[in-house]
Amino acid sequence: LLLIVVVVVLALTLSQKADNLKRTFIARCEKFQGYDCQKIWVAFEQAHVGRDPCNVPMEAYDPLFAEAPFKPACNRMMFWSKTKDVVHDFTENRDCFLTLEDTLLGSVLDGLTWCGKKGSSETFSSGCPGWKDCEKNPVRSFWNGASTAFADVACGDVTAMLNGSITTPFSPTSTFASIEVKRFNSMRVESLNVVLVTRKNAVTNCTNASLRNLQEELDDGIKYNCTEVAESQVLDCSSDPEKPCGACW
Ligand code: AVW
Repeated sequence: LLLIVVVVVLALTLSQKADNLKRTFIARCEKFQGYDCQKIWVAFEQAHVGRDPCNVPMEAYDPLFAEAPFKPACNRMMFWSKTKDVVHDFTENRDCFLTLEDTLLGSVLDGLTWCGKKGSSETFSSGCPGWKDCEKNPVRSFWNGASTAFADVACGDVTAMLNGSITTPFSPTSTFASIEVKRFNSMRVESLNVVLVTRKNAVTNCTNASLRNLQEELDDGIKYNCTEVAESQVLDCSSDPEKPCGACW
């Protein structure tokens, strides 16, 4: 009897987890006006439900991206690499910059894990492959697809917050390097402005070798700038959302 109770409780917690995922998805989605969140959930589900969780291609999310497209936000688009916390603390309370995670789909799925299973019509939120377990897992394919679509609509002056505390702020294996920079189109993008976030004992400055690679990767015609900014200065701006963005660096 005890065994049956344990199994039932376990089954309930597992299935509840997927319900939690849907609740979180819908609740986060409803913070945005003018979207049909149930329809967006259905488009999200069809990408992974019933599939081998290591064989979900990026293209599986095209219907989802069609349902809630990334809109161009010229001069306000903020890319980042290895600065997840500092960049989002900064963009959270101000409108001058927009990261992928501030868009509807980016904010809805940020930090979540999900997958389907062959022969099942359910969405699972545990027992899913990790980022590196297999290339075509649903989470990684979503972020690769979203990064592609977000970078495709980049326009005007684009900003990227990179990490000056590491020796390779522009890492070839990062999403920023391997996907986003490659999508910047000189017909739409005027300039790329790197904000290199540094600490007291900074190991890197704007003359860093990886940043030279970044300049070479850029389409001809896209201007390049790099500014070293102390992390404390970015944090000061995060805690004072009234301070104009132009005064932050
Ligand atoms: P990142 P990116 N295991 O700081 O340039 C689990 O390197 O790649 O910046 N999760 C991982 C792993 C991993 N091995 N590698 C990456 N991630 C996830 C979208 C994790 O959530 C935006 F538009 C980590 O915090 C940025 O411009 C996140 O990927 C750009 O792509 C970022 O890794 C940032 O991607």
